[in-house]
Amino acid sequence: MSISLKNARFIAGAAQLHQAPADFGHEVAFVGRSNSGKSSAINAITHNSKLARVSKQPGRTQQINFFEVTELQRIVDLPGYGFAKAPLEMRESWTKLIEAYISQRESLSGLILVADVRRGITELDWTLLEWCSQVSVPVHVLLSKSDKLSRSAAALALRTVHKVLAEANFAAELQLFSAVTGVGLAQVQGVVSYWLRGEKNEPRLKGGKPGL
Ligand SMILES: Nc1nc2c(ncn2[C@@H]2O[C@H](COP(=O)(O)OP(=O)(O)O)[C@@H](O)[C@H]2O)c(=O)[nH]1
Ligand SMILES: [Mg+2]
Repeated sequence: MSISLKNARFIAGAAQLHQAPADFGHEVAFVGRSNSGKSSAINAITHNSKLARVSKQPGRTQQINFFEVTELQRIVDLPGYGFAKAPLEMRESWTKLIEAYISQRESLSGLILVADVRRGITELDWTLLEWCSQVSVPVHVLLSKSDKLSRSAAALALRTVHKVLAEANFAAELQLFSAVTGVGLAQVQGVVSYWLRGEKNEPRLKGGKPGL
């Protein structure tokens, strides 16, 4: 079955997990620091620039946003973490919400971790990777905003993060991505569609260097 990601539409926002839509079918969630490019990535993969709100101000998305692709398939925009200026109380409630979502959500098939290619994997990203490995949820890392670096600098960043993840024994796959130029778009669309179909493991992507 081929899935049309273009059909995605907003169905619900949840400030707490119990407000989330019924937990059945398959979900793919986008996580990462605030301002890392999560909403832009969702808009790019669904070819809908108006779907998820892109913000110039970091830390604005404070709820989990659910987008339905079909009745049984959803894309999820999780609130961003690591926004230094947010009050501690708010930061803690975001962290709790994300942890609860990852550990309790039955329909969660895979996570797309979005990290700015210029920053790489930060401390809170590691925490998130650990939660995912504890509950055996697969993770695919997007090194986003690759258009902000030269091709060679982006390739170097990719190799560096690859090495760091391998040394830490994280099985996450990773790729370069740009919502602006479309670098890596087909690859991440493939991963999202695969997980939305309920496939358990990462697809083995054919040929070429990832994301280049
Ligand atoms: N140059 C560039 N800017 C991007 C890209 N993705 C997102 N941005 C910008 O980064 C900012 C944050 O993006 P957003 O998608 O709202 O991030 P979120 O907070 O993680 O959802 C916005 O100003 C976007 O226009 C990208 O691939 N390239
Ligand atoms: Mg956002």
